[in-house]
Amino acid sequence: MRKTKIALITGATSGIGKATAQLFASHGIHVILCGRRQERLKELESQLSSMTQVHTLNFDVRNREQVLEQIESLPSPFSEIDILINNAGNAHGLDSIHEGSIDDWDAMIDINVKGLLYVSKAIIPKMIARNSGHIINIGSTAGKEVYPNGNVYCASKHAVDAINQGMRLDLNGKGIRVGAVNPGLVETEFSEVRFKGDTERAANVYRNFTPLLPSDIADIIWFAVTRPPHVNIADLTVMCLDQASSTIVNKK
Ligand code: NDP
Ligand code: 8X3
Repeated sequence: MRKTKIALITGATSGIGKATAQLFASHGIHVILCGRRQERLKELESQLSSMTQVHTLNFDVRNREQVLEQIESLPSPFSEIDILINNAGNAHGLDSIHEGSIDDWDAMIDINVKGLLYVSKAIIPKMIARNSGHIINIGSTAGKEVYPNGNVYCASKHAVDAINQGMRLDLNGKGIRVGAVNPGLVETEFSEVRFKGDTERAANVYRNFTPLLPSDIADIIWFAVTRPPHVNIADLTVMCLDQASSTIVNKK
């Protein structure tokens, strides 16, 4: 029986996904790194190749055909995915419901919700056939609580919460663990994307308190995937000490 596990991580070019890939690789997990920025994928591949086997897949999770083709085309050493980290996603904009951009709404629903579904659809049938697998969906505190101007991003993460629950119900009895990790504020490129490259506004989000780091979330994901096979961490919310809710942050 194959001993080394294979993990596919979406959004591995930055933030939480990158930190998870680095941690998994350091433990010898074979990793499939996914993202749109090819140069970052290659850079991370060369960084991790001394520790483990690495394969990269360059696709946009919004493109249903690309997602299915690329995952279907995985070479045999990588084709039996044991762990799926559904992480790719972002917020686009922070505007009231009447001022929000429809393009931003489309991006968040297409990436955070439909993209996660496309990737899952490409992988779950093979997990079912092997009666084995582990799926971690990266939700958010925004999937538990709606905050002002968070409207559609919060809706997309509430959808991830519902999909996580739905997956667990439908895959019960099929040997597949399903769980969500729901972080609060984590300092990544998230706010740069949300504020469309306004680095000053993005940096301000994480100023005057100590936010979570991507490695904090990677540690928690690693804890979840290394529990004994009968243990499934179904739903986990994590915030930094200074955060009490989406809107209450103890800034000095
Ligand atoms: P980053 O912006 O640092 O990373 C986002 C990752 O998602 C990148 O690797 C990016 O890769 C990938 N991605 C974005 N859009 C697409 C797309 N269309 N197709 C393929 N990949 C895509 O942010 P985080 O690490 O913070 O975000 C990771 C996840 O964590 C997201 O789901 C986010 O909602 C969630 N989260 C983040 C929190 C935070 O405070 N940072 C808190 C709670 C949850 P590329 O651009 O190369 O395609
Ligand atoms: C990211 C955390 O509070 O910016 O999901 O929405 S928050």
